[in-house]
Amino acid sequence: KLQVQQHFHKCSEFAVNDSEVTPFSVPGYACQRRCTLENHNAVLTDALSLLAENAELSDEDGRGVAFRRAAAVLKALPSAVTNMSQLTGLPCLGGHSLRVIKDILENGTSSEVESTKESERFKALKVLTGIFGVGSKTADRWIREGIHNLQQLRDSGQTLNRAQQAGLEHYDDIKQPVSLAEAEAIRGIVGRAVASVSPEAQIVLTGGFRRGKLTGHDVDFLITHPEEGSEVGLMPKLVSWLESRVSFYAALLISKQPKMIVVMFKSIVTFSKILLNVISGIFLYGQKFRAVLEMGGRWRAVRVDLVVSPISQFAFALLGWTGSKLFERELRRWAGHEKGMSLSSHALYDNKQLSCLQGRYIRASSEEEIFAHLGLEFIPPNERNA
Ligand code: DCT
Ligand code: MG
Repeated sequence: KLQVQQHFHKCSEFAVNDSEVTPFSVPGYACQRRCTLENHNAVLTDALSLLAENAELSDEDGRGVAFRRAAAVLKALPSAVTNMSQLTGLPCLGGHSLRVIKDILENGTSSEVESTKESERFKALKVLTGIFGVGSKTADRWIREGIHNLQQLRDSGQTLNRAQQAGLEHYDDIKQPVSLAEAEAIRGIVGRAVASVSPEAQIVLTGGFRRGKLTGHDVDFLITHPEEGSEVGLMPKLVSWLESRVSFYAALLISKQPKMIVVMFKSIVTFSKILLNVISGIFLYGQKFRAVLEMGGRWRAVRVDLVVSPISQFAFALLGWTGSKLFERELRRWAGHEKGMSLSSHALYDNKQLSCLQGRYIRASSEEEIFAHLGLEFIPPNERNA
């Protein structure tokens, strides 16, 4: 209650014209809101997202989440904000976010956003973390050593791991968004690879593309097998199948244009997380062979995430890998704070069964069941774009 009062107080400080404006209203958690890709407040949400990104790159995750939550509230509004008083009573809008919004509504831009965008540190962090395999801690260390761009990194003689070397080599390709057509083409290839190592296995495109996005920074796949246990060992087999196609024709695709695109995996760079069940790699998509180029083929590097899940965990993995990142974070926050449960991309666990000093795992075979267990209205993937 105190928080709500403070919030009303904060909003009224900024109110430009209190009369005749109906405030918007949205629920407090992003996982309670339907948010399509249609965004009536892109200027405001881009500004807040940039501040979130800057905070995240500076290892200030708390501030980052606060800006992400504020942006998500604005994304969910049915029309453009024109007046600060429309924001009265909305959740997740802290003083800092409100100042940024007010600045933009009054002046067209936010001085803080503009100066962040122009700051040498932010620019360097963006360039360096844009390299596959480089996180904010590594980038920060390099910046302190005077490395601000790719050329300085190349000249520095820093030791790079295998992923980072590939990231640097394919930097320009990786920076280019992946189109839905490319994602579907890669699905065809990975699907073929999956079918040849395990004919019954199934593959689903997850991440942003499942939410209806037309581009992404990578392509996310979730793979499972209808028989529990048969997914064990699938990832190493899949990776060696793909790797064995070095300089080898893998798939032939006819695109909508009268142009033929030949696709191959020239190489794959992998590093493993969670017992080889999650792999992030760079796939070289298309190829350089002269014959292909003569046919109008082309190639590029694309980031691909492969996830293998046992069928018993599939619904949790599907929900967890569909995103958006904030939607997932809010689902977990809802589960913990409102329901006394722990949600992950493997399971849902009820912490409240304390009588036997032990909680219990809750089974689910579909996303709908998980929402129901969490006491939430089902939100389809295309409305999870928080
Ligand atoms: N994910 C998550 N928490 C993270 C990272 C990822 O919950 N810290 C989940 C949600 C989205 C999914 O994994 C895939 O991650 P990304 O590819 O980073 O997200 P995306 O929505 O697919 O974004 P893009 O379209 O740019 O690839
Ligand atoms: Mg993705």
